[in-house]
Amino acid sequence: MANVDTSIPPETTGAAAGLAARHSAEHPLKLYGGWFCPFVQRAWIALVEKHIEHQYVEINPYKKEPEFLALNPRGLVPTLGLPDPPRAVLYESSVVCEYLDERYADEAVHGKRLLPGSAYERARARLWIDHVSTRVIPGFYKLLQHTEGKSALSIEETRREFLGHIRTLVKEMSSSGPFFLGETFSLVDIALAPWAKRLWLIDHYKNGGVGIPQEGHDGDDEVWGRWRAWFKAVTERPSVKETWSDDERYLAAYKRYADNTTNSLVGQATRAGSGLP
Ligand SMILES: N[C@@H](CCC(=O)N[C@@H](CS)C(=O)NCC(=O)O)C(=O)O
Repeated sequence: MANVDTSIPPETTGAAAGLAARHSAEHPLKLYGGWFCPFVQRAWIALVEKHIEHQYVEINPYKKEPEFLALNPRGLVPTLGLPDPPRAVLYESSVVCEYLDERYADEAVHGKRLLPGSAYERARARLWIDHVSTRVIPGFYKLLQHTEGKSALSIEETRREFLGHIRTLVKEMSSSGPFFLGETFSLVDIALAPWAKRLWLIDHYKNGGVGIPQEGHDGDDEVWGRWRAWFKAVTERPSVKETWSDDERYLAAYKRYADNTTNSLVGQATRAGSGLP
């Protein structure tokens, strides 16, 4: 299959273009990212939340340029180039987010920590980040790439499975809200925010959409009310808005997922029914 994904436009637009421009000067801490990528958005949100000086470097990870593979042999964004030790590199969005939170820990400079202080609460946050990464996110791609006659389950079954994983997460949210842990925005919120921001693409492209009940059309319940409060707080968070390009760009970039023609590693894994990269 031709690699359709290498044609993605090479620049940020909208709010993200302003953010990228403010972080275009040479800096030893470098985020190699793609504007369209939700895993990148996780790391980018963490950088913004913590006011961390850095350089944003836009690349197209589908091109697998040798210089990029030399930094990250997995060939995935986000990839983080570090100031110390020299030439050190990290990748994997959840690893990168935790690193940023620990390395830039001074709350007077970098604001509140993104993981809780107690060992149990921290482990519990990681548990629900794992739920997002291993259940909610694969469910998102299964629904977005759902193809009648090719997917193992019907679209209704795929939607039910996806909503089930969201409901399970919502039931774990602090009742005081609005965020997962309550008043404090954390890595659990960051883990899911980029896909929450992209749910409208499923509404746009897929028959029946995401299927989350609108307010007043519930029948069901506290769960979706709590979800709406979380969703509103997270999508209105300045760090989430600032890392967002123009809507039309996502519409174009995600059409290849909706058509199930993407050749991205995430798209291939979803088609194959295997774990995401
Ligand atoms: N597990 C990785 C996934 C990152 C990922 O899949 N990034 C995509 C862009 S959204 C990528 O670089 N894809 C390159 C490819 O599919 O060849 C993480 O959490 O950082």
